[in-house]
Amino acid sequence: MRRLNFEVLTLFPGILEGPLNESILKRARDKGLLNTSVRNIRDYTEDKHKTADDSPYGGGAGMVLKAGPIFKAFEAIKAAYPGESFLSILLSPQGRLFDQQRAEELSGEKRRIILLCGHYEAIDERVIDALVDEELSIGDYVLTGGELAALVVIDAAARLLPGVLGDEESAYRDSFGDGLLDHPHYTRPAEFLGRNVPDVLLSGNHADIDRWRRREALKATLIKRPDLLATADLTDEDRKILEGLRQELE
Ligand code: 4GY
Repeated sequence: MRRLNFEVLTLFPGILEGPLNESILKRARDKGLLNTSVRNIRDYTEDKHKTADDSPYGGGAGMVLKAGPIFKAFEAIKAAYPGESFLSILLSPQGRLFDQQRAEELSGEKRRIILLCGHYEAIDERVIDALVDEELSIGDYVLTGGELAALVVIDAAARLLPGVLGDEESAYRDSFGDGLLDHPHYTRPAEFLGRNVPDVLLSGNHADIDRWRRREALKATLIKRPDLLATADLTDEDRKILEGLRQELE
């Protein structure tokens, strides 16, 4: 059985709680496919005020997460799993962009994955130098902290584990698997606000339906995210369809 193990380090464990305890992630945890532990960095401070951050050397606004408590937290994690190996990831806008390919790789990761979440302005660089294997960004914008990004990484990787999605849901696994956008979907009623479901979807002809869906996926990608076509898994037939679509859309 493939299983994912995450250790999240954060000053705000409560942010992770809701999402890990709902819906598919909750079910994956209950099935033992996804194992998550969320630790509060503040628990690893050693002064009486439990100081986790401090003002930056060199001056300026904002606070910097102190190295000490994070080092202690890493030591505690390593002591809790003797002989295990770890992959530590810092969520930060300075990281490499997280994408479906990285999600697929992480879903097969054997090591325990430490997700380090910064908050406030920054994190002491010595943490990154000494403890962080990889920096990941979920997009080119700045969050108040890495917690939401950590949830995105957990969610995207966990849903790719065999057994996490049920049969009903698992078709959705393919939607980005080939690097294309999804085709349109419809459910009852067949007419809504004067708009009809495409006839082919009511035809019962599954070869036609598959061809229609592929063409619509190619069309959506061409119109909305043409950049994805450079790296998508395309057959010769796909390329012909795309040529036809380009003509039509001119
Ligand atoms: N974007 N992708 C992101 C982020 C918040 C200051 C370091 C992102 O992953 N994380 O914006 N994180 C910052 C806040 C400390 C993390």
